[in-house]
Amino acid sequence: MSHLAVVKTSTERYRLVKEINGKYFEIPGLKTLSDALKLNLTDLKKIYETASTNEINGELVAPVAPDSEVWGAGVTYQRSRDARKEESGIPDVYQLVYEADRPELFFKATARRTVGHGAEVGIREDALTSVPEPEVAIVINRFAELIGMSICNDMTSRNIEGENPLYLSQAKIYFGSNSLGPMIRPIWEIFDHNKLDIHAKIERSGSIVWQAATSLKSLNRSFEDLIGYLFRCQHFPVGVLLSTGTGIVPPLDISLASGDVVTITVDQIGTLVNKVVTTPLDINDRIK
Ligand code: DO4
Ligand code: MG
Repeated sequence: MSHLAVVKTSTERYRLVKEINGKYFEIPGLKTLSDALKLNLTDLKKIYETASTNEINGELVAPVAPDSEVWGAGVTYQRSRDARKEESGIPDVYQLVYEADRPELFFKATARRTVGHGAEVGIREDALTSVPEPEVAIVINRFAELIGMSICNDMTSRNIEGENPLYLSQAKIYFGSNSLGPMIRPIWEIFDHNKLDIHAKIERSGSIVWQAATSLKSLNRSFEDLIGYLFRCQHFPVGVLLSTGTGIVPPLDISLASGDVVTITVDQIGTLVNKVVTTPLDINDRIK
């Protein structure tokens, strides 16, 4: 088993490597994920499978390049539709988008706004209720080909989105709102990639306060359909990562709190773990 991974080395912030058994190796000619996503699938596979013995030392970070974009798809599972209808003052929009040909697609994060496995995710200080959204992320090259899969936690300020769907960006794009990782499993190594199981849990002071599971079998859209719409009237010169929506939403009485730990596991892909902290209103003043 191997993965495409991104590590921080003493000289490079986003170095692309091939991970095998916890060791990282150079991929000849490819320095960043963007280099890889400029290639077509056949060429990438050929280079990836060229054995390199050059080991690279570094710390695992989110699998992105400095110029990567992360997008999200929404209301792609019945559970997401139902949870949003329950919490929203304007429930019809979720029913309509669930049934429409055109999916909901939204811009989620840049590399700078994305954290990886083991890092902290944020809940907005001005949100009353916040939830993790455990999702499969698909990695797409500039030619709209699916090259790999990863895990995304599309953190969401639930009551802010519930108050008005036009607040979606504020509910979903803030400091610490996107986690991705731990790595990318190449698509040619995944068996039955449309049928993977997804498990998630929230732990508080060592006890599980919520856990649930779903399967990609319950995804109401095909990856091809989502990719097709994402690439309409749109160009991704260095590829794109698309989080495919959540099929797991906690009940209304569960909200994340600072100190919680969110764990998301997807079969054959890995486990993404993040501790939750509060993103203060004045975060801008605190960052130097
Ligand atoms: O409609 C709002 C966003 C939906 C979403 O992020 C999801 O279903 O995962
Ligand atoms: Mg989501």
